Amino acid sequence: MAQKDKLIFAPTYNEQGTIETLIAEILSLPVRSDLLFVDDNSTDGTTKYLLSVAATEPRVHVIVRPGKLGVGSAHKLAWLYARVHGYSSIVTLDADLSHDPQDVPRLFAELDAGADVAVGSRFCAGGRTDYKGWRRFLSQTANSLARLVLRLPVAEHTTALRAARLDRVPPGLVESVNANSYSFFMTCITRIAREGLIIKEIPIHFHDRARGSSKMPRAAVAQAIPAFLRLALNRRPVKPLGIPQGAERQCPACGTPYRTFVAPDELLCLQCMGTGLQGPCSP
Ligand SMILES: Nc1nc2c(ncn2[C@@H]2O[C@H](COP(=O)(O)OP(=O)(O)O)[C@@H](O)[C@H]2O)c(=O)[nH]1
Ligand SMILES: [Mg+2]
Repeated sequence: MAQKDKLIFAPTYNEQGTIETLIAEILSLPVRSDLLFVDDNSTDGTTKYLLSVAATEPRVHVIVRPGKLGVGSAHKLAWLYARVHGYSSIVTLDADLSHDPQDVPRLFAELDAGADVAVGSRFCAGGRTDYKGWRRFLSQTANSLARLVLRLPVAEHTTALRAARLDRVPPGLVESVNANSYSFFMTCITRIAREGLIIKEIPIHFHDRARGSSKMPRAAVAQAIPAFLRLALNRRPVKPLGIPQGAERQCPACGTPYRTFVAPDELLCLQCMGTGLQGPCSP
């Protein structure tokens, strides 16, 4: 497989108000990279726009899933995609311009300078967030609690703005995170830190979204509590499970091109995981 270089990934669900600017800004960055979007069949025209860009811009790739399957499962699919296509590094960010695309080169630069993973942080020295009210309280409380209990070498646990060297993060470590919604981010960084990987934080200014609305369901907070407790109670590093090979990349149940481990020996495609289907996919 030909080695590819950098991949930038954003999950999308109804981001019509920002998607055009986001793509234009990323394509004009001084670092050359491919772009991947995992779109969950947006209802506001985002899907159509993404597909029209991908038809003319070879650096832009789009995977459209049949419905809203969760931000965490979209990230896992992006990691699998990056591995399967042989990219050497990945940057992930939100599509609502809360994360400034201009921070992406700084994240890649941290990888070049020796980090295995780089995190765009609101909570390290110099970081800022525009959140106010409930969202500010929620993100500050979640991150303070995580810092107190999990004792990872980071101040920011819940962001999607991250970069990673794919040769340094063991295959399957992220792809098998058992969370399809927002708790994915905390579980993912905990696994990475417990693996002993070098994590660098760069301070960022996090903007509140200017357009569209948050897709974070209220249930996400409740769903995050058991995930947090599991991380607090079981501090052993996770045994990376590898990634599916060859034919296992094709889900025979629904035709999805990628499957991932949810437990040792148990494979599910990301769509079936997202729809809560029980048991492994079988032909
Ligand atoms: N593909 C996909 N993307 C999602 C889903 N939920 C949220 N997103 C995207 O994930 C990013 C973060 O979501 P957002 O609503 O901004 O969450 P918030 O910043 O926590 O309020 C945005 O780019 C969303 O479009 C989902 O179920 N599927
Ligand atoms: Mg947002």
